[in-house]
Order: sequence, then C-alpha cells, then structure tokens
Amino acid sequence: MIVGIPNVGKSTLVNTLMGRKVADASNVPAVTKMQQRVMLNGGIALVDNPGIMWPKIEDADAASRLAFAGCIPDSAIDRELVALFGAEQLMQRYPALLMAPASCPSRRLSEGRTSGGRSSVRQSAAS
Ligand SMILES: Nc1nc2c(ncn2[C@@H]2O[C@H](COP(=O)(O)OP(=O)(O)O)[C@@H](O)[C@H]2O)c(=O)[nH]1
Ligand SMILES: [Mg+2]
Repeated sequence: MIVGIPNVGKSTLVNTLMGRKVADASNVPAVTKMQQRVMLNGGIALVDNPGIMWPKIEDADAASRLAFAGCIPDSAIDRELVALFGAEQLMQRYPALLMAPASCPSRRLSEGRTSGGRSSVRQSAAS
C-alpha cells in the first residue's frame, strides 16, 4: 500500500518498481484519482493511492510549506505568495547551497563576464 501526501512520487515509485508505466504520474497534485492495484513479479501486490491530506490545516506556515512542496493545486493557492514564502525558507535554511556556483545563475553570469567577456548563458545558448 503506497500512501502519502499528494505529488511526492507514489505513482512514480509504482512505475519504477514495475519497470514500465502503469500509473499516471505528473508534476501536478491530484492526478491519481482512484486506487490502483498492480502485481509485481513474485506475487507482491502494489496499491497506488490518491494523495491524502489533513481535512483542515490551521497552521498557516504548514499550509504554505505544503503548497510550496506542490501538494496543493495551483487553483487553490496564490502562486506568487507561495513562491516568496518558499524562497524565504530556502534562503533561511540553505544559504550556502543557494550561493554555490552550480545553483546560482547570477553568480555564473558574473563569473562569465570576468573571465574574458563570454558569459556562460551566451555559450549555452549557442550550443
Ligand atoms: N526529483 C524527483 N522527482 C520525483 C521523484 N519521484 C517522483 N518525482 C516527480 O514528482 C512528481 C510527482 O510524482 P507522482 O508520482 O505523480 O506523485 P504522486 O502524486 O505522489 O503519485 C512528478 O513530476 C515526478 O516526476 C524523485 O525520486 N525525485
Ligand atoms: Mg499518483
């Protein structure tokens, strides 16, 4: 039985274990509408399920974290506010990772400019 909040990879796990696409998976929540049972080789049953959520989320931060994680459909959230909330969380929790060269386009850009005038954006756009 595969159970969890929406959009965390339950159906993808089923497909991976089966070695082929048997369940719809998507980067939006609430794609799996019904329970789906499939059999693995060896007689093990896998049961994919629609995501489950708390009936009522009273804590505003918890709701925002769930929204930022993609558990709540876009039609039910203010995308700009959720994005700002998420950016703030990431900056508070992972400042070093955000500033690492591989994850910071503005830093790559400035590095490109100081090393001979050809920015990495121009290079990748040309390739
Ligand atoms: N980065 C990453 N993305 C994943 C992983 N598993 C699933 N996804 C993506 O997460 C999104 C939701 O997957 P899905 O299987 O539909 O989630 P479900 O709603 O829990 O069934 C899809 O865009 C998947 O491609 C994973 O292990 N890593
Ligand atoms: Mg699913």
